[in-house]
Amino acid sequence: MAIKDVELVGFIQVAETDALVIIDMQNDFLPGGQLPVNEGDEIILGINSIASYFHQINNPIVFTQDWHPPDHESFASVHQGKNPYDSYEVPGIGPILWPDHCIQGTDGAKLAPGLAYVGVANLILQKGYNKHIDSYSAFLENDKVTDTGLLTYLESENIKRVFLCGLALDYCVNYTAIDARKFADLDVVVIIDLAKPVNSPEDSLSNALKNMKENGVLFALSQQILK
Ligand code: VGL
Ligand code: ZN
Repeated sequence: MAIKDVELVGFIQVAETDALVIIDMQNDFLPGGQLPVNEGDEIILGINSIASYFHQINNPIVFTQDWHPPDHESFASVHQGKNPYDSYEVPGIGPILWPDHCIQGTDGAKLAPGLAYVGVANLILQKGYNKHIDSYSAFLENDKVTDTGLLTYLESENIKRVFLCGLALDYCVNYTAIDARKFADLDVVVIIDLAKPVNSPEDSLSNALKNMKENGVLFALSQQILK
């Protein structure tokens, strides 16, 4: 399954109970960064347009930030003889290892400078700070039990549906979408033109799209939201 095969929702109307969650739009995930996502920079302006819309109607805007200590166990550099993108599956880490990225306090970990509405965000949620456990999902760490607090915040705002965009479509957007359905029991719309995949391993995107579809995640284009 590829992005072009994704079935789009027929109609979408943003409601009071909708929040926008913008995933990991950080320098290290943009071309030239430590864990570059192809065309990751090309979605910034579109994300700004959606954020502008949510801001105008006073709906919550959340940014997430991958936020690792320098010796995070998701980094290949921490494991002898391992290279970035090698497969590695231990509880809380994997299925592959990464280049060092989004290290707390570095420029690579900063949100992209071209992103607007960061200054009016309701919540900027940092995740992945536990050295032994990665956190692809913005709701639960990869141990599947440690709660990031995002659901508590969304519930406090009476949010019933999340619109997701950002990086990477096959990792943090995918895991966040799945937990939004299974753990948080929220409706989910992935804004598919405003998310780009890492594509490693090579079937990661097709698996992610299939998994999201099977879990009732909906897909829309940004223009369907802004119309
Ligand atoms: C991500 C790999 C490692 C992501 C974060 O934001 O999708 N991917 N850390
Ligand atoms: Zn990471």
